[in-house]
Amino acid sequence: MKNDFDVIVIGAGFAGLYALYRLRDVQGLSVRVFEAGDGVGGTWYWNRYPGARCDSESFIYSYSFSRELEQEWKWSSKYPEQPEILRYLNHVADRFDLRRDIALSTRVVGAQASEDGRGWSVETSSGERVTAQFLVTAVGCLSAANVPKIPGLEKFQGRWVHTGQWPTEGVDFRAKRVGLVGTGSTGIQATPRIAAEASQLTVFQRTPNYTIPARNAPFTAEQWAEIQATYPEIRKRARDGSAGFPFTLAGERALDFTEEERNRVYEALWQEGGFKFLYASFGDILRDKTANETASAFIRAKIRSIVKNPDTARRLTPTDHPYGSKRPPIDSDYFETFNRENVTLVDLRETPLVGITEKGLRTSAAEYPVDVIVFATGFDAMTGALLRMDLRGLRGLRLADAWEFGPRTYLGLQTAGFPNLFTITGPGSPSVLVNMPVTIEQHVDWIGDCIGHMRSQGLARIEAIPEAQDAWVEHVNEVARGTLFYEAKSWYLGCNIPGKPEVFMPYAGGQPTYRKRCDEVARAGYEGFRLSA
Ligand code: N01
Repeated sequence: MKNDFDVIVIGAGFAGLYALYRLRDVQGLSVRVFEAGDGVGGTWYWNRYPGARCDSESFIYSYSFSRELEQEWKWSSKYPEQPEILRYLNHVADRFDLRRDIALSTRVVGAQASEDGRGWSVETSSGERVTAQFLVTAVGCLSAANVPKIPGLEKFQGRWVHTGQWPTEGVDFRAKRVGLVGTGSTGIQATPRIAAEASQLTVFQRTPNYTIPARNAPFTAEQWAEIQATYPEIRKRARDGSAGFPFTLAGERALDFTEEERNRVYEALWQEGGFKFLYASFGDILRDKTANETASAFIRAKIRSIVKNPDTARRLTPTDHPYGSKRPPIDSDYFETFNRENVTLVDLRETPLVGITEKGLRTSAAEYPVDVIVFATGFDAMTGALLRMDLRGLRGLRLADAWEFGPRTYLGLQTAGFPNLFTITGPGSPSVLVNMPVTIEQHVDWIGDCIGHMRSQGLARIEAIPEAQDAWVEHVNEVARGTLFYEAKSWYLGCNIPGKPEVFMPYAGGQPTYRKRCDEVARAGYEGFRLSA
């Protein structure tokens, strides 16, 4: 039977847009993209909350596949805000004429593998059924919003919003009392901006967080000229960097340096700002607890020096997990904001949130009347967006059942029992531990090459072999056990979602190691996958 398309891609964010270009324009395949939003952009379409900006420098948080695109697009600053990134993705969609193959406002609600495993039938929210030989998910790792089930929310008379589903028209905070729940990357970006607009901001914090100043600034003409002239070199270094950044470490092991030398390094990186603090300091910060403590202690001292009220400073100071064991945020005046008269911090460890009333939030100690509640409470990360679609593999096997005890994949690219289904930045791949565009391009290129190989060899079906998958899952766990990632209750481990299996989901072995492994697998005739005609 003839399929409607060669490939169906789910999602039109960074991953889906590139997948469409690569598969359609480079490989000549027929491709259909389904996107739930009424515009392209994925994460950058949905996350319009005040203060949303990228945490990786613009010139590496962008596509590298087109030299022309790279040269014609000029980023305004180191860390542009969400509207600029969304403009970039819209420019990409127009420049490569991608829109004609994207169905917007169309959510994929289910997909079923064909009996012979050589294709997929996809059902959309508009009731349409479409078939393709391959199904590629580009649904993002952080796209299924988590609104915690706090009793009484339905009674609240004010307005509530989740940062990951921000209204297109924005939210007017002027003369409003605002309660913000959550102090992850999002809450930390939003806090200073909401505080500057609202009459009163109360931040409800469950876990204090380490954050590094962004020190955002517009590019000067000279800086931009230098970036444009050295783009190929920057891109190469980002691809070769363990976390997809073009940085050089100050040293492999923190403890090989004296305290004075270490603090000089930390101070210079603190002044420079951004992810360099983690990725250009010492190579063992995410592996060795004693090494990590030198960085953690440095940040704690900074918090105490910035926040004037000693009680607030103490509450804002993380002591229960090492720096970097939760995804480290980057901020613009976060700690400084707690020196404002109109900002209050509520420590939910001292006085837990017990419910929401008609008027506001209630902790075990008090009621906080507010006009708006902002949930910066994150996402059902890595698996949420995949599992909420009803994906069914061979013999009706539900992905939710295959992953009952946590996600199981081979290379993060495929799951046994789900032939011809590829997951871009799926669990078991470096994904969220790496600068996303770098890891997305690697996955899309690998998937494109794989499909190209199959076509050239007259092969129609590819499926991960269960034993190869088991070995990969074990390897992912083993690598994670050599890190400090188990030292925190994080979304990396699924801890933020009640009832979710606690499994470390991304691959922590670094982008270059992973890329090499994927390339070796391909060269060995797609070792670990079963291919057939
Ligand atoms: O979500 P989070 P996020 N009651 O899960 C708290 C990426 N990102 O949206 O730590 C009270 O990190 C929760 O508390 P705890 C980035 O990868 C990227 O901030 O679980 N509090 C935590 O404080 C990031 O890591 C960028 O104890 C509750 C917060 O809510 C990821 O997205 C910008 C609660 C959630 O933090 C997610 O970040 C922003 C409850 N029931 C985000 N439930 C850029 O690079 C949760 N919390 C641009």
